[in-house]
Amino acid sequence: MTTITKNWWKEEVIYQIYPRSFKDSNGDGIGDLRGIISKLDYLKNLGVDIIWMSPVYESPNDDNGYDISDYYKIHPEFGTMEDFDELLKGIHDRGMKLIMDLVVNHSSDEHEWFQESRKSLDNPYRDYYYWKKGVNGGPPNNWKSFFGGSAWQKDDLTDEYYLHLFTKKQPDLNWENEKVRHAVYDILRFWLDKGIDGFRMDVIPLISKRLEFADANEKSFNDVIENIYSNGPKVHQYINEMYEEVLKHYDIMTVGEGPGISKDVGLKYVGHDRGELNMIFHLDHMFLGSGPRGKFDPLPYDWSDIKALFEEWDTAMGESGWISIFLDNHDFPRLVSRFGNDTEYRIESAKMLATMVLTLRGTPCIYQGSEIGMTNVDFDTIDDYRDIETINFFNEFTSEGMQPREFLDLVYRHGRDNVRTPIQWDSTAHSGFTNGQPWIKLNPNYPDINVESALKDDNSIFYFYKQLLEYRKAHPTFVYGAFHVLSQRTDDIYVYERKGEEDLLVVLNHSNERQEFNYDINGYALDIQNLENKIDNVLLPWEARIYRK
Ligand code: ISL
Ligand code: CA
Repeated sequence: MTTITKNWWKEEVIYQIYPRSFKDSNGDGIGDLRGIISKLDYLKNLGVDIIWMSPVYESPNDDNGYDISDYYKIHPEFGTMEDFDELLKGIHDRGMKLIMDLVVNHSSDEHEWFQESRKSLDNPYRDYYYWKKGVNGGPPNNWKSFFGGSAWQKDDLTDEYYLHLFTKKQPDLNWENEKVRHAVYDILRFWLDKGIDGFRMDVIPLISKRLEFADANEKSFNDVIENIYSNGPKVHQYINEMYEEVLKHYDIMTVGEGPGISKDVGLKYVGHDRGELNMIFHLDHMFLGSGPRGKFDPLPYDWSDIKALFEEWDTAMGESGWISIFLDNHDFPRLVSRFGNDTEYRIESAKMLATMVLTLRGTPCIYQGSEIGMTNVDFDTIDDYRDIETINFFNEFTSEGMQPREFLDLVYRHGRDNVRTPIQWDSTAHSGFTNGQPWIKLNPNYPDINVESALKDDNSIFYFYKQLLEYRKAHPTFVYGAFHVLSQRTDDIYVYERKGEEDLLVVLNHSNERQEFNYDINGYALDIQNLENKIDNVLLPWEARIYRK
C-alpha cells in the first residue's frame, strides 16, 4: 500500500467539453451553455464527476476561444452569465463539479489591455506585453510560433514587434509585470467566488520568458518548446505566488497543461509540498511522432514508446506528484483512430483504450465523444477545416510545394479538427447537434456512430465506460494502489497490476492479432472483459480484462 495523500481530485474522473461542438440549443450552429445544460443528465448517467469546459469567455475566436478579449464575460455565442450560473448550479445539483479553462499566457489582441498597449511607447499598458525593436529589418529573434511563421508581429503604429507564441491575435502577456499578475489573480477570484471547482491552466509552463530572447538553435520544435519557451526562470515563483495569493484559499483542483514539462521537471510543478499545482496534463505521449517541424512532420513510433512514457512518468511522480491520464483532447486526434483501430476493431479497441485510461495511476480525463467511439474525419478540401493551426500549416507546406492532398492526409492523422466535429447525438439531420447549419461539418459516420444508438445497445462503448466508471469507484486501489508493469515493453500486450487493499490485474491486447496470455491467474476473479472470449490463455485482438484478487 502506498502512503499517497487522499484528495477528491485524485478519486474523481474528468470529462472534457469543447462547448462549440457539444450541443447547440438555439439553431445558430454553434454549441452553447444551454446545450450543455440539456445534456447534464446524460453525463451524470455516464458517471463522470468533474466537467472541464474549454473557454467560453468573450473572444474573436481566432483560436476558438483560446484568445480571450474579456475574461469576465461569457461570449454571446455561448449564452449569458445567467446561463452560466444555471449551468454551474445544474452541475452542482447533480453532485458534479466544474473546472474552467484559464488562458493567461496570452490574451486576444482585441483585449483592451492590448488595444491600449499598442497605442504608444509610453502607454501605461505598454509593458503588459513583450515589445521589442526589430533586428536588421526583421524580427527580434528567430522564434517560431506554435502555429507556424515567426513568433513576432510588427505593429506599424510604434514600429516595434510584439511576441506571440501562438497566433498573431494571441499576444503573450508579460508576467514580469506585477500588475499583470494581480489582474490574473482578480480573474481567478471572480470565477472561484462564483463557486467553480478549479481550473485547467492553458500552457502554464510558458508564462515566464527567457528575457535574453536569444535565438533558438534546437534541433526540433519540441526541443524549442521544452528548452526555450517552457520552464522559464520564474515559472515556479509565479505559480507559487498564484497559489499563495488565491488558490490555497479555496477547496479546488488545478491541472496545468504542460507542453515542455518533461518527467525530469514534473515534480517541480506538482510535488505535494511545492504549493503549485495539483496535477499536470503532460504531453509527452501526445507529442510522440512529432518530427523536427512538429506534428505535420511525423516520425514513426510504437506502443513500446507509449508504455515507456507511462512507466517513466509513474516512477517520476512517485508518492509526491500526480498526473492526469488521457489519450486525447481538443488538440489531438481521436484516441481510437490514433491508438486503436477505428475500422475493423473500432468497438473493441475503444473499449480497450477506455480500460487503460481508467486504470493507470492518475486522474482520468475523457474527451467528449470518446464514450461513443467517435473517429477522426477526412474532409476533401481545406475549405472544410476551421482550425487555424491546420490552415496555417496547409498554407506553409503547400507553398513549399507539397500537394494539397498529401497535406490533407497528414491532417487526417494529426489535425485538431478531427476532434472538433460536432457530437453525434442521433441519426437525424446534423446528428441532432443543431437545427441550423453547423459551424463545422459533421463526421459522415454519424448515422452509425451516435449517442442514441449507443444508449439502445447494452454492449455499446457507452455502457462499457459506464461499467468501468462504476467499477473504478468501487475499487479505490485504482486511485491509491501501487502500479507495477508485468509485461515486457516489446510485447503486444500490456499487463500491469494495481496493488493496494486488493490486487487488480489489468490485461490489454493492443494489437490486431490474437496473443498468448500465460500469466498465473490462480485465485483471481475476472470482473471486467470487453468482449466475449472464453479462452483463458488467448487474448483476442484488442481484448481487455480486469482480474481481482
Ligand atoms: O495543439 C498542439 C499541437 O497541435 C499543441 O502544441 C498545443 O498548441 C499546445 O499544447 C497548447 O495548447 C493550448 O494552448 C493553445 C490552444 O490553441 C490549444 O487549444 C490549447 O489547448 C493556445 O492557447
Ligand atoms: Ca448556439
